[in-house]
Amino acid sequence: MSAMELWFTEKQTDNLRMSYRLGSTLITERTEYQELAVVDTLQYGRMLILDDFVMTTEKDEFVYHEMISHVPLFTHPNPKEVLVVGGGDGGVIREVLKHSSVERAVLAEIDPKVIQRSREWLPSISKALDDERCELMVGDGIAHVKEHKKAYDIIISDSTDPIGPAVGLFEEDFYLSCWEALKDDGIFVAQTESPFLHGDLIRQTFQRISSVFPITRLYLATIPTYPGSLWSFTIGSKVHDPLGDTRLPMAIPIETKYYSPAIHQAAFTLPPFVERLIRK
Ligand code: SPD
Repeated sequence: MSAMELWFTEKQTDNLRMSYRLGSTLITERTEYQELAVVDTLQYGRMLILDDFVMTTEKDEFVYHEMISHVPLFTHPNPKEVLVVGGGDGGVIREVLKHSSVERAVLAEIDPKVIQRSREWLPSISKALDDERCELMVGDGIAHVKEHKKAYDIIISDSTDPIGPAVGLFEEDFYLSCWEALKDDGIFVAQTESPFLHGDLIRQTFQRISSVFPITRLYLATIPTYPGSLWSFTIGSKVHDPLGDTRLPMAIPIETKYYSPAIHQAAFTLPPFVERLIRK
């Protein structure tokens, strides 16, 4: 008799589902905020799932975490103080702390169980959470941003999808608070979903960020376990242009698997159907 097959299916849209065959389920629980699961997929390794949506996997997490971190950090000439909103799995913190200029990286995560379970089950992603430059703030990231003025060089919004508690991270009020929480040459970046499935959201978010920040740019990366695979990030910057006055060297002093100076430049080259989403 053949072994029973276990599958997790993510409902990506009403008309699209993606299924992953599982080796085992490591934990499922209801936290104060959401349904949390860590499963072992046969294709992508361990996977963190929140409210039935894939958040990250061991095998492809590096693309997302490197691109949301190194594009703004290599654009800023001297990033010292960094805030990560969401991202309790620690993947963004791991990348941010590869930069020797960073003195302090604050993680504002509302759900302590995401941090705890990532530490237990996803050590390759969460390993930098114990770095002495990392400060954990368990609580509301939106409130944290509102309470700080001119405090950060970089703010990274590593949100879940724009449903439930993450909706506020896609609103203009949040982008205004980020502007105020950033220093005079600060940079904000957010994950902004897939142009294949969330074009309206990308258009709206780009408009909202550009109504606050004078330099707003969209860039792309391919993330196989995210719906639509082609994923977008939107940068809002006060002074430094991620495509212009960067200090991008030919080689970078950190080890990466996806990000490179050439990828940095290339990521801003948009196919016409994406360019049209953000055209005024
Ligand atoms: N559709 C999934 C979007 C999730 C974006 N954030 C993931 C958090 C990983 N640190």
